[in-house]
Amino acid sequence: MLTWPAVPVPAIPGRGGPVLVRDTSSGELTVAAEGPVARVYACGVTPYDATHLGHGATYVAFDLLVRAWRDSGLDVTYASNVTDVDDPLLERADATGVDWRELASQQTALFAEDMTALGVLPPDVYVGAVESIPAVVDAVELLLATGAAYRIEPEGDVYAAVTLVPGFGAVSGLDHETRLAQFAERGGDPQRAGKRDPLDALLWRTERPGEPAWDGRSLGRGRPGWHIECAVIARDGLGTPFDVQGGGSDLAFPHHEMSGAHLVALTGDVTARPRVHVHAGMVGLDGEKMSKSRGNLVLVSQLRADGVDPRAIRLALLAHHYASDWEWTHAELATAEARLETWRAATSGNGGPAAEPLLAELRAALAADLDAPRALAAVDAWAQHSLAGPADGGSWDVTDPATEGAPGVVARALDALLGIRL
Ligand code: 5CA
Ligand code: ZN
Repeated sequence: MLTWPAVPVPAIPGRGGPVLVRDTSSGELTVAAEGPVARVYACGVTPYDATHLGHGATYVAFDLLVRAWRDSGLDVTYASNVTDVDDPLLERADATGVDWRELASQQTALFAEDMTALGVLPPDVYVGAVESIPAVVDAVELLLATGAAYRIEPEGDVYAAVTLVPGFGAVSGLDHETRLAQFAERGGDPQRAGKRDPLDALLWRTERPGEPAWDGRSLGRGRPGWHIECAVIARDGLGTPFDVQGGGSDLAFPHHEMSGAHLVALTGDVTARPRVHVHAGMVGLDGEKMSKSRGNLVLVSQLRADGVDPRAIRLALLAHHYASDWEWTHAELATAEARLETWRAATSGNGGPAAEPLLAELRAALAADLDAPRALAAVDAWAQHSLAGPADGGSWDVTDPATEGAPGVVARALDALLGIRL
């Protein structure tokens, strides 16, 4: 699958230290990647509706991780997918009378435009669910052969016996009742007759009238389940175990629990799960999680069409710590626009407060669980100081060559580390 254009990342002086993130499984702050390589898989979109600010916030969060890793000298590979065939997409296509392929390709293109506008670095590995089908068929055949999966007749659908996989449950750490409830809510089918355990996950759904289907060799024609798609794309794109599995908190269970279990079953290695799970909080609107299925959306593309500067959208997202749940209000944008204006003015002069202390604080903030609000506060303080000028009693002097270029260095740092190109 084609990604969006590469985003240039300017060089800045110095280098960041190890990046700590909060691991969902342990609840602890953990070094996100030991290096020298760093591998992250951030689950991609299901392209049946346009990118809303919740998606935007989640992708900006993992973009910060990639930027902080790169700044610390790691060799980063970022992998993602596009769930371009799945129930919600087929249902929306049906309901609106649009061909599902058309819907998926339009929305995938719009997502790429939105990511470009938001300054999100494109994935190095980017694979669609449809493209992954031959590899998924291989994987499902392997799981059947090893007894980790079974068929339900007469349809011949294939399910993974996920609850028997060593370590099942450790990613999300939920009790059984909550697992069942979330499984039912989030695309699972606990009631399906013939399953050995209600939580067993669909791997291959054989062809049904009116549904798209592909050659599944020994599995028969059909289409892939959701969790195996990400397990296979991540395994093939990154190898196992990779460093960080990312997504919104609604993916911890069942999606990441299941895909992690599939990785263990596929490799026969209990250490094949991603080392760290990082989950972004849910962005809400009007008291509810913003979601394509509820329709309570603020779309990145709509804001862009209304003439909002995409950098202000990104700044509004960065004003909230990625891990917290928060509510979007229109006032967020006004605050971000004012901040952008201040930063632009503060970096447009020749001299300014020294850049190095700010760079150190930006790096420290990102290294401490991607604390973007702390980074923004540090830039605000630098900008106020810069705008007040040396007469303020500050530590800089426009004639001092050490600080003459500070605004330029700061501008490049905001671009490299925060993805805000002034
Ligand atoms: N295609 C699957 C993942 S393989 C999927 O969940 N797609 S999605 O389009 O529904 O969501 C894409 C990403 O945005 C996921 O990481 C999801 O957790 C995140 N996301 C969805 N809604 C919100 C929200 N309201 N706030 C924050 N993140 C969200
Ligand atoms: Zn996924």
